[in-house]
Amino acid sequence: MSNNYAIKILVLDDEPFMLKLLARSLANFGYISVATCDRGHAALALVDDAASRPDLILLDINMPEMDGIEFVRHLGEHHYTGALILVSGEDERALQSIEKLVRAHQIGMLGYLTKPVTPARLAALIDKWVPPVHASVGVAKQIYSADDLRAAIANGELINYYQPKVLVTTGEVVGVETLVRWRHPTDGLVLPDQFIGIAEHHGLIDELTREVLTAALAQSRAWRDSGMALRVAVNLSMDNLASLSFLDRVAKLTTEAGVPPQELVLEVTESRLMVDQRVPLEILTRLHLKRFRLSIDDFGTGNSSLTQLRDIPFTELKIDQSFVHGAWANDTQRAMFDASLGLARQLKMEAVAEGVEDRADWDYLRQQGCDLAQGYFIGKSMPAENLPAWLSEWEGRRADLVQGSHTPAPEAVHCEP
Ligand code: G
Ligand code: G
Ligand code: MN
Repeated sequence: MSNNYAIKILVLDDEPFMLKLLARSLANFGYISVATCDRGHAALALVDDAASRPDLILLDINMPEMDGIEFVRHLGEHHYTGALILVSGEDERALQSIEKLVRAHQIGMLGYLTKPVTPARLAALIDKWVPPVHASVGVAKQIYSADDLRAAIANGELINYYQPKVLVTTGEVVGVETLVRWRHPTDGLVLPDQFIGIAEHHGLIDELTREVLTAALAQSRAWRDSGMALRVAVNLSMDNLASLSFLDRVAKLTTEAGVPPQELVLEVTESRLMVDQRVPLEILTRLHLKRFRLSIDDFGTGNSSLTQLRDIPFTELKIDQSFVHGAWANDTQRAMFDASLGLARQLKMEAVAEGVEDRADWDYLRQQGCDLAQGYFIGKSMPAENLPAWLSEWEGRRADLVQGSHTPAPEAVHCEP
């Protein structure tokens, strides 16, 4: 709840009737500082003046002179830091595209309203308004050099975190995904998106992967010895697959650790374009023949394509989180999710949904019959020593989450003619 009736709201719409209607609704809600404009240029003048600069803009998309999309670009150029609500008669797909555009301009997006606007929906969106966090704007990401990273690997500063993967039908924990972190002596815990690219670019990815894999295999062995059978997944970069020696290294490390190959999952994405596909294809196919499990990661994004799915013998398909969280409430996303799940079924692969963030996501997976789930709702990634505590917490929640008969997806019910 914002309850912040003093925030400055600007309504921009070329239709006088809409302006009146929205302004009246806002006044009825109790907002005391509401301005209206029927043209983009006039609105930008208000944005530029510190005294009138709005905290929130309700923006119509279809306007004759400067349309809403162009206005968004100008907002970016004028360093607007407030929030935005889109108002339009356009279809949802178009509004979703514009929403992406707004976010790309780093403008806070509260959501969109389709005309005719109801006061209740307007109120619900404005309720999401929170004051902008200026502090976070200045926090620049640290850029690390190849030497920094090389030293970090040598000094054992990379550590593995593990995120659980559970069976959707029973809640049983079947495995974990290894996610590397850099325990930096001064910067704290550094996430992989800040150093994997550097490792790939500077030829350090093989070394990095060897560290991650060795530790993950040792951990797998330790869990096994303590009676926990967990499949351990490790992320590979396509760059790891550039040389045939990688195959022997994986096989050797796995044997030395005493871990059966079926218990190691190798998650692959296409991090950058490989000119020559022959070597990766040979490595992956031979890993498959040696009974390692191959997983296609981030499926459906630019990093993972149907071509890869066709050419490589994957046993697992990870549906990218952008198709998972909130799929139940979004027609487009749901279509992508269902299609990916259908592909996995037809190709006899296990489907894993990533980015399961709440109960509604979880229930949707159960309804659709997805095999495995991973995400914050189940458990965040954690150091190995925290896993036992998480397990007992999960055991406590599990019964409630798998209650009731598992409803098959409507598509799965076939009526004979
Ligand atoms: O949770 P998180 O921020 O840890 O992961 C971000 C990304 O980094 C994920 O897409 C994951 O695939 C990637 N990643 C995590 N660990 C590794 C690793 O050991 N090797 C590679 N190549 N990528 C990793
Ligand atoms: O390898 P991959 O790209 O799949 O890595 C998973 C990434 O997603 C990691 O950065 C991990 O921290 C992150 N992640 C895991 N669970 C969730 C979730 O429920 N929601 C979101 N937004 N991110 C998640
Ligand atoms: Mn992954």
